[in-house]
Amino acid sequence: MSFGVASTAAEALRTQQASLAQSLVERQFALSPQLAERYGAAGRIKCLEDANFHLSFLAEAVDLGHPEMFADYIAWVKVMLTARGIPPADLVNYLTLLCDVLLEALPAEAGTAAARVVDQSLRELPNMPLEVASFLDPQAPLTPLAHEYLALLQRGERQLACQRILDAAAAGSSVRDIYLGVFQPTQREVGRLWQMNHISVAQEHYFTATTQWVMSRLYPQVFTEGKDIATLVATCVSGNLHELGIRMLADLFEIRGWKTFFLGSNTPTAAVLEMVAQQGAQVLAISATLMPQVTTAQSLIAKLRTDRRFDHVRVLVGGHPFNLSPGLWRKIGADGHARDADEAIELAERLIGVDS
Ligand code: B12
Repeated sequence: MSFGVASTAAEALRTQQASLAQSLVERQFALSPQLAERYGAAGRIKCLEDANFHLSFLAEAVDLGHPEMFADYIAWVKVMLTARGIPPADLVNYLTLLCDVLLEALPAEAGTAAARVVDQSLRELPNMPLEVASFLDPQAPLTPLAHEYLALLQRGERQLACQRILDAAAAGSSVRDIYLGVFQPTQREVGRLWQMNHISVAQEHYFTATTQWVMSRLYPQVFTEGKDIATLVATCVSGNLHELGIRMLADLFEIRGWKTFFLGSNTPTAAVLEMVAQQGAQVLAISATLMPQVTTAQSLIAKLRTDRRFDHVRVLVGGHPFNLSPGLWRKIGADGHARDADEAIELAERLIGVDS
């Protein structure tokens, strides 16, 4: 697919998203009248929301020329639906319907380009797994603690769960080890449990809120004297509510001896740039979790690059879409990508020429 066709197709998908979603749901309900009987008007609204969500992921994969991003998303949908009693055959029918709608409603070349990306996922769908394996690695040294932490939270024992972590820190586990060996895998495990319908949204919120709270209790070890290596601004892109990963990253830079400015979730582009300028940061770390957030990161980087005040600033990106598609970071104009906080520190220091 040529670059021009891809961006025209993505633009058409975005401008026509609402009407495409509407047509898709109308056909879905026309083909399966039992849907209206079973789920009523509320079900129709939910289907419309879902259709808009699917189309936003599709537009991103088409725009960036990474069809595997949409396939990864469909693999996620397959697990979600299976866990809620909806068989993969229904997803096959749905995606086939989506191809028809795209070919009919979009301008010819754009429709073909978008349908091709959907078709690739359709072909891969039979080999996509029905379940996701646990994120708790049996070989990792802190996995027993991770299991215990999660089990205590599942029983509603917040205080005990926190105490186990504080005890491990007192016994010599570093903040880095606890972040990357306990919180990162348990947070991902919590996501998996939600995806597989084993825990509720409320439980996921409770686990995350607890983890944020224990992280704060570890701060005496994070905030120490002598922050003179360099300055980092770390943030989620506008629209991204997942702040734990980038917060861990900022904390580990802080421990390493950087001066850090962690801005949290959903930060508007202009505010990020203002902070980078005010603090004279050498490195900007941007986090995107859902695929439609990648082009938001891209436009943030593009804005930064047009301003001479930021000529010296190096930009790192991270989060699931970048971990999935190697080379995506380069395509959106970043200076580098790292899979986790450890790798990020090494890379940032190499990029700005700090001797380690
Ligand atoms: C907690 C959580 C939430 C919370 C976040 C609260 C908070 N204060 O952060 C809330 C409830 C807000 C939320 C909302 C949603 N979520 Co959510 N969420 C999660 C969950 C369970 C944990 C996230 C987390 O803390 N991960 C742990 C951290 C440590 O990992 P990390 O983010 O990958 O970060 C590491 C690296 O990636 C890297 N890194 C990250 N950023 C950067 C940046 C740079 C520069 C670098 C170098 C490296 C780097 O370093 C980090 C540390 O090592 C994940 C599951 C998962 N797999 O992560 C789902 C998950 C990400 N969410 C998901 C979904 C679907 C959603 C919603 C759409 C749900 C909905 N219907 O509303 C919304 C979207 C919100 C939005 N607009 O962003 C899906 C995404 C699926 C997909 N295909 O994209 C996941 C995977 C759950 C699942 N298994 O289904 N979520």
